[in-house]
Amino acid sequence: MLIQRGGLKVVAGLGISGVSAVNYLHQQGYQVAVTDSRPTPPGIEQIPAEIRQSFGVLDQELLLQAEEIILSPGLAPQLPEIQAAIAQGIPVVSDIQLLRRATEVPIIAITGSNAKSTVTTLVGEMAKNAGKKVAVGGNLGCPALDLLQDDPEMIVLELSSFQLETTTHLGATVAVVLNMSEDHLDRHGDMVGYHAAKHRIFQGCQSFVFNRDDGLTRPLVADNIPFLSFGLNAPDLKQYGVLRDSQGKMFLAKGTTRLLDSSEMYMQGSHNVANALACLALGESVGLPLEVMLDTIKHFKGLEHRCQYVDEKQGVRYYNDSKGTNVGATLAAINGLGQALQPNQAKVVAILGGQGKGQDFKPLSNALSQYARHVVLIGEDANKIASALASGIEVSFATSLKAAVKEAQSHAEQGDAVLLSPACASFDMFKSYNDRGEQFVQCVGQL
Ligand code: UMA
Ligand code: ADP
Repeated sequence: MLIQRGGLKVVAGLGISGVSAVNYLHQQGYQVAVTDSRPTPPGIEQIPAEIRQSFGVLDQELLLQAEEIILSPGLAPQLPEIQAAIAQGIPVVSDIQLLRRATEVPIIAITGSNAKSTVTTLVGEMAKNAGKKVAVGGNLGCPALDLLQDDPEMIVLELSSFQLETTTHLGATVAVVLNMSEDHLDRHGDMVGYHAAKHRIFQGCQSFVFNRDDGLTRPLVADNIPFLSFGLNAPDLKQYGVLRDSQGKMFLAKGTTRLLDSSEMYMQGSHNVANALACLALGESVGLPLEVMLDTIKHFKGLEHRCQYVDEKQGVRYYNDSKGTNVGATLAAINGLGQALQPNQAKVVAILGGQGKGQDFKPLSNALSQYARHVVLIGEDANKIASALASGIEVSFATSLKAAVKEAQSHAEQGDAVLLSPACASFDMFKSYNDRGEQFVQCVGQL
């Protein structure tokens, strides 16, 4: 038993990150208590029984006794119980803040509206293949504090706007906001609030990467901080971008040097070329060798539920993009598939809908007008999406995913693609986006 030190640390919200924060602080010898508004929050059995626990309501009295509150990313700092603690001068931090305090190890910090998991995983693979003892996690997979368990020499961290909201001066070796499009506006109020939360990732960074195709990714930091950029256009010297040959072939490039023919990648679509370029820039920033990075890109098959090919039925291909949980991701999927089908006069039949998180769905209208034969709408915000789409787009409604897949099949023509890319969260009808994707695969199997 370690000697107890410091004042009381109160973890607010159990779940995956809460469990890891409670256990970490307990092992470090701090006095720890935990509160959660859920009567039986997930993970109770994974924390020591002697930890003070208060469940069923966020325990205001306990929160006010804290020396510091470690807030779950699932809880908004605007909650009255948290605001009351802030008003008393009690610091409210994320588990990411605890991680930064705990280690001097270089952190590659990655956020963005889309592509976080793809880029985090691919950079992690690059580092591993370069022989680094690397830990990969955060918003994806392993919770942040658990990454310390194997004593890594480098950490690749996927960060959400929820985690960044309560993280100050992260001091990443390199940080990136990959892209910015509307998401989580129900939590952050508007795009300005969402942007401000995301850009906290750059606080104290030693270098950064930005996306030339998206001005909102460029940080306001001192001029002397080194940076690299990526984009789908011809790059300046030493920057990453795309060069095309006379036949229109795309090459990943650095300055004027061609690095890789994009057709050698398993991951499809120009958005994945951008993702690979972002990885090269991040890897270079921490000294990974170019040859290893290129080889890793060539062999990387992408992640499940991201524009994943499922099956072909009667000449129609089915794609699972259940992780398309916002308008930006769904646009990338519709444009990517639509452009690939266009030369054969084929189209996309899209299944959209779920919880819209306060997004504006109008930006989908142009892409759907151009590339979709039909749109099937499901879920809580189906009507909201319908009213945002141009009148020329053919729309129908379904009350279950199974019915939606059948409806999509009935509209698809030979050569078309049926795409599940909801542009919405899944929680109104499913346990998670994984659950939604798996159910989609099953429904396709039953056709
Ligand atoms: N909740 C309560 N009362 C509480 C605490 C939580 O009702 O007292 C509810 C909230 O509605 C909340 C939900 O529980 O949305 C989940 O919160 P949680 O505290 O149980 O979450 P964890 O299990 O700790 O998971 C969190 C991240 N979840 C969120 O940010 C909502 C996980 O990201 C992350 O993998 C995990 O920590 C480890 O770091 C998931 C996610 O959906 C994948 N992230 C969002 C996204 O990617 O868009 C941001
Ligand atoms: P995140 O972790 O940010 O949600 P993922 O890598 O899991 O990112 O991908 C989420 C969704 O975004 C998927 O539907 C995927 O196809 C799409 N996506 C991937 N890269 C991009 C990109 N560069 N721009 C827009 N959408 C993208």
